[in-house]
Amino acid sequence: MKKFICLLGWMLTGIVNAATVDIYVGDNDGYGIGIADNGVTGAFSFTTDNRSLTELGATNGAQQTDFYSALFSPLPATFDVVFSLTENLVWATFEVDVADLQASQLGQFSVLFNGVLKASIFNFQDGFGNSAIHSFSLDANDLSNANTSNEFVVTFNRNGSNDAVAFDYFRLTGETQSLSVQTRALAVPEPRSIVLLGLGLASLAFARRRSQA
Ligand SMILES: [Ca+2]
Ligand SMILES: [Ca+2]
Ligand SMILES: [Ca+2]
Repeated sequence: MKKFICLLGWMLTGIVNAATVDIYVGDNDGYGIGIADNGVTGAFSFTTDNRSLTELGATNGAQQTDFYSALFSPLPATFDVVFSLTENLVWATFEVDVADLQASQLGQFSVLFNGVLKASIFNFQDGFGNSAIHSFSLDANDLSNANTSNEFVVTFNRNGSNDAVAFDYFRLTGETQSLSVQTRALAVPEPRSIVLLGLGLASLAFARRRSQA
């Protein structure tokens, strides 16, 4: 009997798919000249432009990497770093490799995550000639905004700061989860069970008729 009921139903199975995310905007090539991470860059000048042709032509923020000084003319004083997402992030970390950051001395850039100002998160005084990697965890609101728009966008704005800097790369690491729903029919009863069921129903009907007679 149980098998017969199952024939009428379908089973919905939810499968959670997890995947790691590691997206670069720009490349980790030591400002185009092989400077070690968290190392000494030496004195960049305003004529320093180590961008590859790909970086030069990019529109996702990579065009501002390996250039000194990003956020000063001829580069625009504000720009977006865009990470496209195909699945929902469950956690993520934004990382940036920057040189010559002197925020307390020369003023802070403003930094926005998907249009929301993250006040004073770039307040580092790494010093002229030094490069440093800084990481920022996305909070629940940041994750929600990124997942809603299918992209994580970081906006940098010079914000009146006189700080000349170079960016080596921008990076987003984290984990995504997606739910896939599978539909499948449950076990079809064997012909023998159908015959037995038929016999059972027939004898039940016969017994009922006899008791009524
Ligand atoms: Ca490069
Ligand atoms: Ca500087
Ligand atoms: Ca680079």
